[in-house]
Amino acid sequence: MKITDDHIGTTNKKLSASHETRFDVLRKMLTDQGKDVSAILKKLETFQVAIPSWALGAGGTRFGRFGFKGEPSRLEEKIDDVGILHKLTQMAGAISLHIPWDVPEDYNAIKELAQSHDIVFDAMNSNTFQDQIDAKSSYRFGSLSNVSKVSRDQAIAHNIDVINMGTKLGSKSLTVWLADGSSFPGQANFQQALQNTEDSLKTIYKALPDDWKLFIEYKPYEPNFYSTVIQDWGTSFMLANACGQKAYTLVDLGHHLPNTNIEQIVSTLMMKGKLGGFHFNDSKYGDDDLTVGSIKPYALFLIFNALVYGMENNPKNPYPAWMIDASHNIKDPLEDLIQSLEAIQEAYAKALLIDQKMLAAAQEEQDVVKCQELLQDAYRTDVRPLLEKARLHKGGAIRPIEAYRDLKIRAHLISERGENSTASGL
Ligand SMILES: [Mn+2]
Repeated sequence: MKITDDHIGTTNKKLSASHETRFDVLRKMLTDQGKDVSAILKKLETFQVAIPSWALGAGGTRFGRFGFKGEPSRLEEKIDDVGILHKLTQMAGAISLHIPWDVPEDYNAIKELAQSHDIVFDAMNSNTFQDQIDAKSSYRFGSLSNVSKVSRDQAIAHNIDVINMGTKLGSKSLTVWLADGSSFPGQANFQQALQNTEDSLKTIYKALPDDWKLFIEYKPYEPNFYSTVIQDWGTSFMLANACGQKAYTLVDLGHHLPNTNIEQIVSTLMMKGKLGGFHFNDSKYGDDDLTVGSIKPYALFLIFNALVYGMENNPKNPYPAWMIDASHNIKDPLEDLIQSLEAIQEAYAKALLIDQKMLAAAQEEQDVVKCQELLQDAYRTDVRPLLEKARLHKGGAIRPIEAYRDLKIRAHLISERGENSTASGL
């Protein structure tokens, strides 16, 4: 199903008057506070977040998976789904592919399809956390860190294949997430595992085109429960430095132990010019992969405050690659992704409201109360009319979830794809 401008126009019509009223009130209030509303709108309009191909179907847990009707079963259908999200929200103009789940059969056809939806190819993701059917060597005991050179070489070759596929699609980055680690003390030699990983990453890095970036993701535990080879941002940062200028750390919000101060990690990495990528999700306990902003919206806002500061003050840090990395077990994946996109944009908009000059002055004066007031004033502002206006300017839906339901998009997808389609790779 392809959503047209007419579809959007019809669903926007009934919401338009109320939107204008609320936007005018907010614009006046922000303008009175000395804020440049059109500059904020411009930033919101250009902000794009990539959708990973694996988030478009139902995920699962190790206890089971409940499929979702009308799931995209082919790469073409996944791109169509991102097209729907982008048309409604105007902020999902990129898809992130996972290899081998999304190997294109016809590269040109895939590129044309993406172009027709105004979608580009974000980071390519390699997969060395499961064995493929025809694999010569197993990753049971790790991939880039494995004590077996045969397994390491196979994992290196796979990553280089992924780079080559991405080059054909116009992608500019490779994300490496390793499941490598150990589940029992004594199982692995920490130093040897880290050295093997560094050497393997350096070999992959050598195959990286000049205009590409390598993103190194970290995670403290799972699937291994005693140690993970790249367990924290410091290890990722160290490996990125060992590889070179084109290698960066990738922060995934779910890949931290509870209560970790992620905004401080973001600040440190940006100060050092090494925050390359960002994966959004939310969690209560661990890597729960829940809808962005559903559990800790204030933490997300504080993270965005650090990101906004870094984007303005750390020119050495590249513009980060934004992506949602979530899993949907009970909600319609497309509705869940719309909620995540809105939560991200909302946190960004609120962070843009913080008066950085006044905050710096209050910090200088050691006025702790004023500092908190400045942050919370921004956080307590209902910025949703700004988000609506940014979407409207670009031809999107005033309220994407409502539009999605009005247009009965899931019912259309089910009639096109059937009730039992399964997203490939899941
Ligand atoms: Mn991730």
